[in-house]
Amino acid sequence: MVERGIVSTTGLIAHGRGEAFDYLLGERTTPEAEAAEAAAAALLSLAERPVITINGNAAALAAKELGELAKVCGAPLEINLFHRTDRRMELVCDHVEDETGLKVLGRNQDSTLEGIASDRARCTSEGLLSADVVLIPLEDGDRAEAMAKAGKKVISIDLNPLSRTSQAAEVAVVDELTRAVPNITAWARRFKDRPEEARGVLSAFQNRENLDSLLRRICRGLEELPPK
Ligand code: PTJ
Repeated sequence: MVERGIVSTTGLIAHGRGEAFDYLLGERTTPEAEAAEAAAAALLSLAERPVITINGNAAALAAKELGELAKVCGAPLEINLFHRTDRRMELVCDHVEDETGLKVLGRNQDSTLEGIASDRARCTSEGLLSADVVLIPLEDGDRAEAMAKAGKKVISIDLNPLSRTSQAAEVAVVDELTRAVPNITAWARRFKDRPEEARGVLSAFQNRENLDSLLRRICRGLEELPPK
């Protein structure tokens, strides 16, 4: 995917960061991640204008799965690139459209997110700018904070519980993307005609406590390593 130009070279470094945290978390969906995935699905199901953003890494790892989630939630997919070039934009849009059969937003970025300099602020008025809930897999911290500041309810998928993205999110899913997305989709299917249940799940979910519990889980895991 790097050779094809879909993933940026920096994307490989981001991927490595994710893998390191995945080892620390036992390479599985923890109970905390499961709770966050249910809350994420609840938030998406109850949203009026949900949007799912996709960058190069997310497109390479889980375009199909994100397309399934988009169909279940009625959320458009919007391509937003950190390392933006016109060529990469076309490549990622084409790849996601081929994989999902959906028409994506992003080719016509007619708006900007406030509080961010440069190309990274670009977005569409039809999608991201008017969204009430945004799912942001593997997003950079500046953009996550800008979306939260703009009043959007942010759902992150990021294996690093300490990242500014996870910290800015209303629901921080700390799990590997390809495990997280199908699980969120399964919950979203369940909530489709159960809005009361979705509201209950959402009001019981405590993001801060969930993140604290994940950090304790990582520390416990390290302390319990067998002595050499
Ligand atoms: O395609 P572009 O140009 O939009 O660039 C995308 C990247 C990912 C390079 C860009 O957004 C970036 O630099 O992101 P960051 O700030 O490195 O954040 C990515 C986060 O995703 C990091 O905290 C990683 O730990 C996490 N991550 C990496 N791989 C996975 C992951 N989280 C879940 N699943 C993964 N597979």
